[in-house]
Parts: sequence; C-alpha cells; structure tokens
Amino acid sequence: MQSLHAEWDALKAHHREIESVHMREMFAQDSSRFDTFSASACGILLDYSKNRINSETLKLLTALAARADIAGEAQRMLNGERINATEQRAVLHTALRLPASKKLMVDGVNVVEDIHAVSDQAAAFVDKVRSGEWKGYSGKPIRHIVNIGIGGSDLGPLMVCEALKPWQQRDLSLHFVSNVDGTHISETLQLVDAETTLFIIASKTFTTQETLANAHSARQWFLDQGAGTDDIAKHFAAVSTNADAVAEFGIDTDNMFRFWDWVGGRYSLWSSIGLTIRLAVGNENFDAMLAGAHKMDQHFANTPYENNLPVIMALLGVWYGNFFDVRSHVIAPYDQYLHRFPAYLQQLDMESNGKSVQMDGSACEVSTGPVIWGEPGTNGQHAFFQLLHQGTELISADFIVAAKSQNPLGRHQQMLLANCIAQTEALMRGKTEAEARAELEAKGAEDIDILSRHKVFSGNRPTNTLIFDELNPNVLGALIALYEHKVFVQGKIWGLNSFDQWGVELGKELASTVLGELESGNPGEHDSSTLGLINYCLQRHS
Ligand code: G6Q
Repeated sequence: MQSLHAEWDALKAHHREIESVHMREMFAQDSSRFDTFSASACGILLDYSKNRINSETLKLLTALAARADIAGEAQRMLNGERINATEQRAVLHTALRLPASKKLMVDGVNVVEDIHAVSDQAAAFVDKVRSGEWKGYSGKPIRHIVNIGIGGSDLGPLMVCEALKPWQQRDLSLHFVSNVDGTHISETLQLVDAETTLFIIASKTFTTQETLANAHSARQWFLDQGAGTDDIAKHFAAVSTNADAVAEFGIDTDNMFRFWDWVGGRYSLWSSIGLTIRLAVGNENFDAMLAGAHKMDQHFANTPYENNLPVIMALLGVWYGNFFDVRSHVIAPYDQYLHRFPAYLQQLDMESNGKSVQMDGSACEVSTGPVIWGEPGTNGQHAFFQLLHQGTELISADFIVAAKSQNPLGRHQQMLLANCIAQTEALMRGKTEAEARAELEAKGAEDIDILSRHKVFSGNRPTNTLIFDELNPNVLGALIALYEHKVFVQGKIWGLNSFDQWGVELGKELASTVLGELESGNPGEHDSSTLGLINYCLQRHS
C-alpha cells in the first residue's frame, strides 16, 4: 500500500466531512438504508448499514480495493502463485475446498488430485473409527479422541468441533490438549482410558516444542497403563508434513495424514489438520463445510466489490482503523456454539496482519491489523459492553447470529435475537442528554442535572450484523472463509504478507535458550529482569 495515493487522500477528505455525522441522522434521512447497505451470499446476510458510511464512502472504499487490485490478487492466490514471498510458498487453503472434478496445477502437479487422495485416506480411517471397526489394543472400540496440537493445529479444529456439536457423534468424546503446561495433558488424561483412546498428534512441522512434549507425555502415559509399544499404532495417528519426524516419534506412517507446505497453520483446518473434525462430525458434514467455504471462495473471486462480503467487511475495517483510528474490533457471536470463534479469529487476523513491514521490506506508513477480541453474547453484555457503549475509545464490532436455534427451548432464541438486535440499535442510536433527562423526569428522579450526564450514550458506534438461517456445517464453512478473505483483502491494502508469522517463530527460538538454561542451571547473559526471573525459578527448583 502506498498511503499517499489519491484514493487514500480522497478518503481522508471524505472522513473529515462525515466524521461528525451521526448514524441516527443517516437512518432518519434514508428509510432504505438497510436495503442499500446489506448484501448476502452463501446463506449469510451481512447488514452493514449501522456503519458511519454513505454511498460516497462505499464508492471511495471500493476505489481503494480497485487500486490494490484485490480481484487480481485473489486470482493470484487461487491460481497457486507463490504469494507468500518471504517463505517462497503458494497459499492454497482454497484448493483444499475444490471439488475433485477441478484441476489446479502447481509446479507441474495437479494438487486437487493429491488433496483428494489424502482426504479419501482420512475419510476411510474416520469411517473405521466412528463405526467401531477400528479397535484399540484390547479389542474395544475408540471412545475418546485427544487432539494434541497448538496454534493453527488446535484453534481451528477446536472451534469447529464446538460449533458443530449438534452434528457430533456423541459416544465419541473429544479432548484438545495444546498448552505445554503439564496441567493440560494431565487433567485430560484423567478423563480417558488407554484402551479406548485415540491420540491425534497434529503438527505441520512436527517440531513444535509444546506439541512434542505433550505427545511424548501421552505416549509414556499410554505405555504406563500397560499397553506395549506395538499397540501404539492402534492409538496414535499423526497429521503432518514431516513424515521422517512422525516415524521417529514411533507413529506408524500408515496412520499419518499428510498435507502441504502451501497450507498455512491458521488456514489448515480444511486439510488433514481437520481429522479430529471429521472424527467428530463425520465425513459428510466435513464435506458440507468444505462446500460452504468453496462457495464463499467463488463469491469472493467473482463478485463486484460493492456486493462482495469479504471485501466490504475488509474495507470497513480499513475505514475505521486508518481513518477513525479504531484500534480494536470486537467479535460478538450470539451463539454459544461459536464460543471459540473470537479466539480462532484472533489468531487468523492478528497473526496474519499484525505486522509493520510491507512486502517490499519498507515500513508500513499506516496502522495495520487491529486487536481482535470478544466473547459470546449475551455474556459480553454483562461484562465489557459497558466500554463499547460509553468508553472513550471507538470500537467496531461484528454481531453474528443464527435466526434458528439448534436447541429451541421456550423463549430462549427470541431473547437471544432480541438482545443481539437491540445492542446494535443502541450502539448506533445512543441516548441524548435530553432523552436521558426526560426518562429521569418521568421517574421523578432527583439530581437530574448530574445523573442525566451519566446516562448519555454517544451512539454512532459501528457494527456489522451477520445473520443466517441456522449454524450448520455449510454455513460455518462459508463464515470462516468469509473472514479468511476479509483478512486477505486487508493485508493486500496494507501491503503485508498475511501468510508468514515471524513473531511466532521468534517465540519458538527464544524459549529454547531459556529452557536450556533452566535445565542446566546456568543462566546466560540477559537483562536484569530476565535474569532475575530465571534465578527465581532456579532457586525454587533446586
Ligand atoms: C499458524 C502458525 C502457528 C502454528 C503453530 C503450530 O499459522 O504458524 O500457530 O500453527 O505454531 O505449528 P505446527 O503445526 O507446526 O506444530
């Protein structure tokens, strides 16, 4: 991105004009605002009318997308060009969602054929486990799946398994172990028994410290329960790109499901990393999720910017981040099944666009990715929403909700929907001092002069609402792909490589140095704080 280009300047000038306009006025002046500023695709309706925009804003923002050649960039990604330049890799999570009938040549290989060969292998394994044909070492069927992985090898599968619980085979219990804190694996192992447990070791590199430590502890526990080393093949499977390391760990490579270096960790739930999802919900539902995502890929690739859901959401993010100086963005799913969606999006967005160097190595001249955070509604309303309504920061938010519940129960769903809709209305409208005064006067309150000021809500706080009929595998696939592409578009506008993660790599390196020092008892050279902390730990351990 070159921040000084004409499109950017035009937006700056437009921002000065619109900055002080209240959305109340915009809605009052235009009763068709909802129709104008909403769009739908793949079963998802995006209402973005409660944003500080008018038709001119949209025109200027889409011009920015045109300037960044988003359509061309999307094609380059979808065609398998090496757009992850710092790692010299293609970025092809979208290929994982292509139907078997399609062809995509990368370096002389039809990757679609490869992808479907591996997913057929995974599907056959999954059917055996789910039907009980796959037996543990004592002849009993598998009842527990323990997914051991971290980051992209954990957050995606965990989020999807939670989201698709109604589709889960309930006699298979799912467990996810990610943290290197021994508590995570220890507490999990208390819930399972060796004879009926299948461990899925999910690691693209198969070198990640945390995952290997947890996998080794699981293996030791398994042997300690009375199983032999020959039994490991029945209870351990691996998902990785690194066959040598898998074999070295002692997992039968027949039970290894591979994927490719062109699948980034945080984009990998569609690959064999989704093995645990397949085990939980079955191959058909997994395929429905892939189909939903593929539909969104097509929508993204083929729809004009002004009706393109990921492009619109990305441009609104740029509008707030770069012109209103909004530094954080809330994800508020009004759906308990989506309770891990904010955490998943935190990685997707912040690991992709939390960067300050452009593709050509020059420093970014404008703000890039915001802080992403959130919790499911209605819980968030009783916690941090106060700050969204009356805090000094302007914060944008996505509200996500299904019209129908998977658990229709009395008035619950209507109450959930009412809260979701009412919050976006309140954030948009706010409450003037005159309105606050009138309410207090009607109640006969005292100290109205002071109290009314506390009850003022500025409003004009932007929200998107994403609403769909029901949260099913197909819609979930589309929803995730929507956010993937939103992040892609923003990365392109800011000139970033959204597909590397040197910050994560740094963490992996740093811990090894300190670990060596903690284990040897010989601290190296550090600042006084780091040294003080290392010494504190060494004294407690000796
Ligand atoms: C994701 C990141 C990171 C990665 C984990 C686990 O995009 O690269 O979160 O997924 O560090 O890596 P492995 O799958 O290689 O164990």
